[in-house]
Amino acid sequence: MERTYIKDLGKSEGQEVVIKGWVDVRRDQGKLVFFDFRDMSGKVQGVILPNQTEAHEVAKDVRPEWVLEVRGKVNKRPEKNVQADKQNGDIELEILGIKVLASAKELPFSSDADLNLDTLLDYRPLTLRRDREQNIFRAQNVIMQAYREYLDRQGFTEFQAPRIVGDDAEGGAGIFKIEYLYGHPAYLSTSPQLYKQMMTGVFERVYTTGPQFRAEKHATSRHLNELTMLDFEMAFVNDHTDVMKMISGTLRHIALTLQEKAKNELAYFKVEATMAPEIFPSMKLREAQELIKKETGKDCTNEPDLEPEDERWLCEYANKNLNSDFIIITHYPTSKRPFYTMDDPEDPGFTKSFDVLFRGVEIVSGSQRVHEYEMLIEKMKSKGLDPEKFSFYLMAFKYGLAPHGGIGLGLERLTEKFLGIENVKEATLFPRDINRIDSLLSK
Ligand code: AMO
Repeated sequence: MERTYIKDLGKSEGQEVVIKGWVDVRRDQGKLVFFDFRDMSGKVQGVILPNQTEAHEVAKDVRPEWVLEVRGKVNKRPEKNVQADKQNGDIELEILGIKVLASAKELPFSSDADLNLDTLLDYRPLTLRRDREQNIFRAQNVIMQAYREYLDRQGFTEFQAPRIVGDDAEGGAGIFKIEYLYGHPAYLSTSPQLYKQMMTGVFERVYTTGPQFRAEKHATSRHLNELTMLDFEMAFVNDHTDVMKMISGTLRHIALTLQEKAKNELAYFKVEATMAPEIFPSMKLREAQELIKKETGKDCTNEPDLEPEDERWLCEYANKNLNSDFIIITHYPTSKRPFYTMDDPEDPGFTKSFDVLFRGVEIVSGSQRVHEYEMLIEKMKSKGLDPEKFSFYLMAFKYGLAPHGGIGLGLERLTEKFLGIENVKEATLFPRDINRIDSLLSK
C-alpha cells in the first residue's frame, strides 16, 4: 500500500492507510497504547486497541524517535475527544500493524522542555525536530521564497557569487584567511559586493543569496561568523532612494507572504502582524540623533553611528508614531561606510547610504555606489586601499557601468525579528560563532 502523508489523513476517513514517520510521544493507559506520530507534514494520534496482540508485541519497546511504518484505520473521534485547534484533532489512527524501520536511543532532554540556548545548540540535530525549531525554519523557507519571488517579478536575474576571494570588499569587517593552492593566500568572502556590482554591467538587475563569513569575535545576540546574506543590486538608479523603494517593496512582500503562507508558524510565536507600509519611513542619521536628543535627552548628535539602544528606540518610535515596524536611516558619514559608497555632494561628509532597522535591529545596509572609474580609484586611495589589488573589479568600471545601488540583508536577523525570538543563533540552523562550529571549540 502507498504511503499517506499525515497531513492528508483527514481525506481517508474510514479507510486503511500506511503512514511512515517518527514516534513523537508514547502514552500507556491501561490496555491502550497511544502514540503521537510525526512526519514531515505534521502529527496524528494513533492507538493500539487491546485486541491487537501482534501490534502490542511489536510496540513493547517502541519509544519516542523510533522510526516506524504503521498500518491503520482512520477513525473519526467521538465528539467529546475532538481537539479542534490541533492538526488532525478530529481523527485518530487505529493501529493494525507496526513495522520498525529504525530504533532510537532515549533523547537527552524531554521533548517539551524549555531549553536554554546552549542545550539547543549542543543537541542541534535533535532539537531541530521540535515544533518550535521546525516553525522557525519553515518560516525562513517562506522568507527565501518570497524574496526570490518579488525580485523575479521586478525583472532581476539570480546569479551565484564565489565565496573564495582575493581581497575584502567591506574593509572593516574581519576576514578569514585560507591557504589556497600553491600556498597562495585567499579569503572567505564577507559579502558578494564586488561581484554584484560587476553583474549590473551584464543583467542590470541582479540578486544573489548564500553564506558570507565575518571573522569578528562578537559575543552578542545579533552576530554570527557565518551568515546568509540576501543581496541585490540595480542599475540606472537616480539615487539611493530608488534602492530604498525596492527594499521596502521586497520586505513588505515578505511580510505579506508570511502572513499568508506561514500563518501557523506566526501564530505559534504569537507575534503581532508586521506593519510594513509600501515605502518605509526614513530620516537622516543626524535627524534621528536630534530626535533622540529631543525626546530622551541622550545626546549622540556627534556620533558617527547609532548604538544598539538608539536603534531600539527609533524602532519603537516608528512603531508608535509612523505605523511602521521598519525605519530607514540614511546619510551615514563617509568615514563609516565602505569605499564603494557614493558621497552626497549636497551633504558634505555624508553618503547616499542607509540602514533598514526592524524591531530594534539593523537588518539591511545599502547605498548608491560610486560608478565612475576615476572617482572610485580616488575613494579607494582615501580609504588606504591599493587599487592595483582590485584591478579585476575596476575593469568593469573602466569599460562603463551605469549608476547603480543595492543592499545586503541578513536572513537570520530578519527571521528572528519576524518571529519575535531573542537570539539570531536560534534562527540559524547550524550557527558558527566565537564558541562553536557545531561542537564547542574548546571545552
Ligand atoms: P553589512 O556589512 O552591513 O553590509 O551587512 C549587511 C547585513 O548583513 C547582516 N549581517 C550580519 N548578521 C549576523 N551576523 C553578522 N556578523 C552580520 N554582519 C552583517 C545584517 C546587515 O545589515 N555589502 C554591504 C551591503 C550593501 O551595501 O549592499 C554589506 O555587507 O543584517
